[in-house]
Amino acid sequence: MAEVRKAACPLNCWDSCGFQVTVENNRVMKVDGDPSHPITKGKICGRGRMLETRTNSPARVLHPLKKVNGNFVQISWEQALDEIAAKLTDIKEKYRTTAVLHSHDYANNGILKNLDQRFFNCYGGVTELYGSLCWGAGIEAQKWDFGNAWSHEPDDIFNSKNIIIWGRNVARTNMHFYEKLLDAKKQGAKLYVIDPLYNATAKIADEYITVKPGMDGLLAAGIIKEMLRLGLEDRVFIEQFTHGFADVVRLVKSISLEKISEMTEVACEVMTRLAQVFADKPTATYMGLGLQRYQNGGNTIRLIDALAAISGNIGIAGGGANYANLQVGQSFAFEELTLPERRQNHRQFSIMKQAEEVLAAYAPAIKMIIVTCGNPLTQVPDTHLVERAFASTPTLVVIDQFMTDTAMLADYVLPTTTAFEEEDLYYSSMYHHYVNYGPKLVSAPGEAQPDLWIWTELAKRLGFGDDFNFSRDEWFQMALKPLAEKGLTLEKLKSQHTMELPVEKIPWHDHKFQTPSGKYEFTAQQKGGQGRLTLAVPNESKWANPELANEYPYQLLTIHPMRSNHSQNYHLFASKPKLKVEIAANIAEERGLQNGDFVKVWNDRGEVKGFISILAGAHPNTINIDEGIWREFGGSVNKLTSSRESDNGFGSTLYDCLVNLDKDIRQ
Ligand SMILES: Nc1nc2c(c(=O)[nH]1)N[C@H]1C(S)=C(S)[C@@H](COP(=O)(O)OP(=O)(O)OC[C@H]3O[C@@H](n4cnc5c(=O)[nH]c(N)nc54)[C@H](O)[C@@H]3O)O[C@H]1N2
Ligand SMILES: Nc1nc2c(c(=O)[nH]1)N[C@H]1C(S)=C(S)[C@@H](COP(=O)(O)OP(=O)(O)OC[C@H]3O[C@@H](n4cnc5c(=O)[nH]c(N)nc54)[C@H](O)[C@@H]3O)O[C@H]1N2
Ligand code: SF4
Ligand SMILES: [Mo]
Repeated sequence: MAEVRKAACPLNCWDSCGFQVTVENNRVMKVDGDPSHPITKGKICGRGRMLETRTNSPARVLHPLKKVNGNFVQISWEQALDEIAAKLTDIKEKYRTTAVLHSHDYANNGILKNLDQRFFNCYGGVTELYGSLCWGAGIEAQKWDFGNAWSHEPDDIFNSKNIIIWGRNVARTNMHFYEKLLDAKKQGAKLYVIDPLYNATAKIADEYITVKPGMDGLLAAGIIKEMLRLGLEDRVFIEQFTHGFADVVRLVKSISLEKISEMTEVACEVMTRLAQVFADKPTATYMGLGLQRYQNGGNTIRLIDALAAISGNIGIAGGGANYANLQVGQSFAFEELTLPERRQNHRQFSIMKQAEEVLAAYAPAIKMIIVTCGNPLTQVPDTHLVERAFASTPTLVVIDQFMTDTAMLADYVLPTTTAFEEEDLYYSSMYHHYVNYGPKLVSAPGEAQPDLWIWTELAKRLGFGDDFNFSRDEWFQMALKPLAEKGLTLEKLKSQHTMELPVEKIPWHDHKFQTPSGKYEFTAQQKGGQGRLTLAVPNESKWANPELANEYPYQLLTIHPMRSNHSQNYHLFASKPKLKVEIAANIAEERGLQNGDFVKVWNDRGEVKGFISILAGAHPNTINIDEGIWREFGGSVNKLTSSRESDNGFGSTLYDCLVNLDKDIRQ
């Protein structure tokens, strides 16, 4: 008989939805929203619904696989685990444990997914990745400015007079916030959207401001300049609670508004008007992650933060410089789970440059890569280099549910469970502050096993089985330890399915910042010359690199797909996906292109081919190709992107990418 069970979405997403899953005869039949979830209220997106298809797909990897003479053969778990454990022992004895690279991302928001780190720490410490392809530049930027990256609670939007959506594709990536924007508008709030693409959120805006990609920091500087000229700044906040304001004044005086207008491709009047909007408090700023995936990404977020601070919108209801909500994840005791003190060796590679680092590594060279919750062949920049690095490593182990482009390169593929096949707790440090409980609903097909089972079995073979000798409840309790005294217990969470975490609902309302000075820092005190705000532009732009811009006149964005979470859903669509090259109208005109034309998009790093779609309202000279596409559907757009790091070293520059395009007759 069919049964409806509460569960939770595991996907790396702003929304962290509550689910109602229909289960019959040990099979997931349907995934719906849980109407009782306080934020997501019964609505979910297609990616969530498609978790049913993911779980039941005949394409699932069902058994451990080993590549023998170029072909995958099925082997037993016993053999797979024994051989991988023997290799790990051998590497530890002959080289050092850091000859193993753990390449991962965050494809699953489960708390127990962090136990991979416990495994690697107990093994002795491996080469780990630092930084983030996703939001690294902005996180680091907010740490410099505020000391942390925290957001206002979702319903605080109803206190805002004005709402600025700055480079967040809300309707597509953050659907429950979109619902709130519609409600806030009904209650009289004015909505402004700043984005080079006229996306679905821009369509509901009171005013849409199109900007040259990567120039948002300059735009914020222009608005600050106008704010100061008009005397609209919040003097009390600036004088009492900030550090380094004189540097900002000097900076905005060093450039004319007309020059800013020329570079940002935003009219001077718009900046004047926005200065008035920011001063007409409370004005909330909601930044997205796309706008910081540039060489100057950290500086961009810092200038937008500065604008929110100068206008007095920090620490007030209805205000805020909302980017990420790290306080959600900071509520749990991860160190209890990961045991960092057990690590004896340690080496770090930048996540962006992991391929170069693998190829260049010595003392020790990389002998094994273990991939979890990630698909680097599709998602990491400069695909050709990633392929070379991963293919040249003596042993590549990929733990996944499907034969992704990365798995195809592996020496061992270990089949893992989907979220409905194991119990976990889910949260997202992006938006709301609720943690959800996800029970095990069905058994896994074939021999698929949870990641945790794989770590436990390997740990036994490597002599630290005791470190993994805990029940799921015991692991959960470790993670929830700091919350138990605040009333959030495992028992309650299991029975209520979702619980509110004790976080600051209006961050910085007490004006006590977590920076070295305790103030908001326009100039990051302890960062030397790097701590000062600048008027930096993207690396691949006509302002920084005119020759390159001459050869490659168009700016390529590679935003997140509507119907897939990154690379996770393309292979599950009912009809085979086609690679779509979305272009601004001026490009179509210049090149005589029409919808459906087959084109080649290229730069020095590679080329991608696909079908033209003319994008109404897109900023001139802008192209978009959605990310995540598998080789068999046209190939990863990361063949075109650069592995350079952002200004502060922690972020990617995926959208800082110039290309050219032409019609291609060979379809
Ligand atoms: N459907 C769907 N939803 C998702 C995901 C997914 O894969 N699919 N992924 C999830 C994850 S991991 C993340 S990180 C989030 C990301 O959520 P978002 O930040 O909303 O999305 P991105 O695709 O990273 O960023 C794209 C937005 O930034 C704009 N943009 C790009 N460059 C600039 C710029 O220079 N200036 C300005 N002002 N805007 C710019 C784009 O036009 C687009 O509107 O989404 C999450 N939600
Ligand atoms: N060009 C370009 N590239 C981008 C981006 C962009 O905007 N443009 N966005 C970047 C961003 S924001 C992000 S967050 C990254 C995301 O990059 P990834 O996290 O690497 O991408 P995903 O496709 O979400 O997931 C990777 C793999 O994890 C597997 N997986 C899912 N659940 C589990 C599990 O429980 N255990 C294990 N072992 N595996 C699991 C999936 O099957 C999938 O193959 O991509 C980045 N790459
Ligand atoms: S992917 Fe995001 S919006 Fe969609 S169901 Fe999951 S958490 Fe909700
Ligand atoms: Mo992301």
